[in-house]
Amino acid sequence: MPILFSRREMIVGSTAFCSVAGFGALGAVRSARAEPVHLIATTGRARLLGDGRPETPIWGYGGVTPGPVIRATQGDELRVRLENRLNVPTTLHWHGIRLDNAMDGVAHLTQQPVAPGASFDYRFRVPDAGTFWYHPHVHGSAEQVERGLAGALIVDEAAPVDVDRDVVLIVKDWRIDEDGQVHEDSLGNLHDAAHAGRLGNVLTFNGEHFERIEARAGERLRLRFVSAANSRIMRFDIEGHDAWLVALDGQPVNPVLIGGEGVVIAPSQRADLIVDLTGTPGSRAAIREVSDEPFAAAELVYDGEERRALREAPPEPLPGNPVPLPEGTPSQELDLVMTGGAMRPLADAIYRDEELDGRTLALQHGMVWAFNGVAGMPEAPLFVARRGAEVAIRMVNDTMWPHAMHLHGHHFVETARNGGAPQPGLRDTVLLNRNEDVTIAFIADNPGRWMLHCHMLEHQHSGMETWFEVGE
Ligand SMILES: [Cu+2]
Repeated sequence: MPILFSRREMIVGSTAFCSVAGFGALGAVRSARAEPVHLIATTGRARLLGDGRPETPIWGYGGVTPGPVIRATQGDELRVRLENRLNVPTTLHWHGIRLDNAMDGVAHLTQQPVAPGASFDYRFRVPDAGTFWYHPHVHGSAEQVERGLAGALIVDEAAPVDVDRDVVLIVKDWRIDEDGQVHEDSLGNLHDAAHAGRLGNVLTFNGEHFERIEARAGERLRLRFVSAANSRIMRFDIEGHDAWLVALDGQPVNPVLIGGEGVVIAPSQRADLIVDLTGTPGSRAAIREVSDEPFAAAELVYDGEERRALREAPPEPLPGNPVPLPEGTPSQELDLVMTGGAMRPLADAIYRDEELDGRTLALQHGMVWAFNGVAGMPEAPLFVARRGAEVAIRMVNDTMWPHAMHLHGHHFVETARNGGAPQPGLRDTVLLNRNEDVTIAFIADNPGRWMLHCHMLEHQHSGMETWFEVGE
C-alpha cells in the first residue's frame, strides 16, 4: 500500500484546503421516549479530503458519516429502527452500553444479521450516563466501519454538568487513494491484519477534513472524543490549553489534568475532557494528534466576544454510574493469552475444532492470531459465569503488537498491569501494549452471550475474538 498522503502532506493539505462548511455540521437527534430514531444504513458521499478535492463514496447512517449523534438521558429507553439499504448484511452494536443481551447487535451471537432490504428494531434502557457509540458488528464490520458506518450515542446525566458547551468529536483515520476513493484493494489485506491493522492516511474529526469548534474566551467546554478508527491508536492534545480528563469509555474518573502528554485513545475508546478556554478573543488553538509529529485536524475558533471570567474551581467529578464494582475477591479466574501476528507468528492453533499449522491458518482461513491457542470465534464459550460472580481475567499480550481488548455488556476495572500499578476507572476497552499483561475484573451481572475481542477490527477478523456466557 503506497502512502499517498504523507503526514507532512496531510498537514499542508489541511492548511491549504480548509473546509468552509461552517460550524456544527454534525446532526443530532434526541430520542424522546415516544419517538424512535430511524437509522438508514446506505451509501453517500463525503468531502473527506477537503474542498477542491474529489469527494469520497462512503457508507453512512442516512448516507452521512459519522451518523447522527443520538442523545438520551440516563435511564431512558431508547428505540432505534435500523433499516439496511446496503447490499451486505449489517447490525448495530451499542458500544459500552450495559444493555439487554438481545439488543447487543452481534451477528450470529445475539441476533441474525439484518439482510439487505430488511430492518431491525432495537429497544433498550441506557443505565449509565456518558459517551458511547454505535457501529456494525458483523463479520464484515472492519470494511463497514472503514467505509464510514459509525455514530455517537450520548447519554446525558440526569442533572446538567457545569459546562457552557458540549462537543462530540468522532475521530477516524481513513485509507483513501488519490482519486478520493476508499482504498479497496487493501480491504481485508492479511499483511495489515498480521501487523498493526488497517492504518489510514487521512484523519477526520466528525467526518470533516478540518473541523472548527466554536469557542468563546472564558467558557468551560466538554470535549467528548470517540475513536471510530479501525486500528490506529491516537493521542490528542489542545495547543496552549490545559485539559482535565473526566471520563474514560463513558465512565467518570476523578478529574486529572493532562499535561503535554495528551490523552491516548485506542480504537473504540472514548475520553471526555473538560477545558477552560483561556485563549484570547479572535485566536485559534489546534486540536492535535501527537502520537508522532503533531498533526492538526481540528481547531478551537474563538469568536470576538470579550472574555468572561473563568471558573475558579476545577471541574467537579461527574456523578458515578450504577456499575457494580468488584471487591478484589474473584470467584472465577482465568488467563487469556494472546499470540500470533507478524514477528511472532502462530506455529499452530485450533480453528473450528481442527488443529492447523500457521501457514494453513493464514493462507486458507485468513487467521493469524489466537486466544489461548484458538483462532477465531469458537463454538464453545471461553467461560461460563454464574450470574453475579466476580470474574478476573488475566490478559497476556504475548505478541509484538498492541491490542485494544473490548468486553461486551459490562465495564471492568484493572486490578494489575505487569505486576505494577493498574490504571484507574471503569472501562469497556483496555489497551495492552506488546508484552503487557493486564488483569481485569468485573461483576458478571448481565445474563447472555457476550463477546470479548480485540477492537483493532482487522485483528478481530483474523483471529482475536471469543465469547463468554453469563447464566440467568
Ligand atoms: Cu489486536
